[in-house]
Amino acid sequence: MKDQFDSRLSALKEAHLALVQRPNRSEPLGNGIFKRYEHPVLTAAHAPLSWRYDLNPATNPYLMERQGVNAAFNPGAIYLDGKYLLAVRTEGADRKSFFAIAESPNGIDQFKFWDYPVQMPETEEPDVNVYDIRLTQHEDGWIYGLFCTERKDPDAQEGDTSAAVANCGIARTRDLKSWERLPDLITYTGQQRNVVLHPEFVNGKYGLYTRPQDGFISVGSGGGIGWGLTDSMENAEVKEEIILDNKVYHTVKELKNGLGPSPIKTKEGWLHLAHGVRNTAAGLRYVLYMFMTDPQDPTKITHLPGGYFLAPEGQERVGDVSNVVFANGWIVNEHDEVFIYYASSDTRVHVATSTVEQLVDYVKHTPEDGLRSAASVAARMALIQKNMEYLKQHS
Ligand code: M1P
Repeated sequence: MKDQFDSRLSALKEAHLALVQRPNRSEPLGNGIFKRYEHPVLTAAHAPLSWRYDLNPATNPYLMERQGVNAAFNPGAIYLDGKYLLAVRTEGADRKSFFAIAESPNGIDQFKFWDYPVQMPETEEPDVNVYDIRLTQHEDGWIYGLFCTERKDPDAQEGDTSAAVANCGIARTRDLKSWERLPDLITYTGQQRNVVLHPEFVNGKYGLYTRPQDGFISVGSGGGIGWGLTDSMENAEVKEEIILDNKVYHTVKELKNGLGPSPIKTKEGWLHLAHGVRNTAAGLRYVLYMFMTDPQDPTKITHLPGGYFLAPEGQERVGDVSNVVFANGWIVNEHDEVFIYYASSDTRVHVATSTVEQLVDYVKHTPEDGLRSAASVAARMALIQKNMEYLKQHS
């Protein structure tokens, strides 16, 4: 029995090491905007063996997985001391999510979880589930983590075991190891998910991107990417919200949308990555889109490319919640290279790489959605005619 245990343990260790050390190559051609990579950067199987198995042959003679990990997805991201760090939504077989930090030396492979998951402190009202953390290095010196805290709806009708309430949990840290939990965000527009902290003060206040919603899944009459200010993060309260970027009929964000990571500051404006959702006969489809806001006024959209920036492809299309890509973390390194961490189908994490220059070019030169087929044809005709002209002159 002991021999079997030992040989199984060696095989498990070998497979885990091979997975963590597996090199990741970028696709050869790509679309010129970003590059996808051959492998996901993180999966459930990247979770350390010590999180899943009882490694003592006396108490686990069959070396069974005692506490399964179901998925690793929707990570917040930050670049600290030359390391690429992800705060991963790690989901156990019991459906509960928790945050765990994974670190890579280069941002595209060798992501390894730290030894212990984050033990996020709670408020007086315990969280049932926490997920989708956005990390923001704020100019006040703290790293903030804003995440969704989900609790059972206290007003749920008897027998309704799924009604829930989503709100924005807030915590801060300096090292991603020790976390101080702050009171949840107070807003007056229903439930909140996808709340993101702007990295700079705006008129001496903290700026928050919000996503008001009437229900837990459906945004109802709410929705859109909102914006509001709060005097402090210790008792964050947004008294007034405006909608920056609304959901729109017959676009990639027809049903709902939400901001992804905290925006990237560029000379030309703030670069934003967001997700848009539409309904189909096969269920909801989540894609990523981008926009840019004014460098001085984060509430003013200056560029809004039409359509999606990145949509699920190949194996990305299948998972626990299929046909979904979702991003709440990206990193810009000292070379202005951008690492976009996106999860596919609520199951695994991928990276796509680009540069600030390429992304600015993308948002500035992609036509806006004309909102009608004829307008789309007109935009394509303009491109074709420009190319014909160019080719005539250069042939
Ligand atoms: O299942 C897709 C996503 O659904 C929710 O996002 P949103 O509130 O924008 O619809 C979140 O639960 C998210 O974690 C999940 O990836």
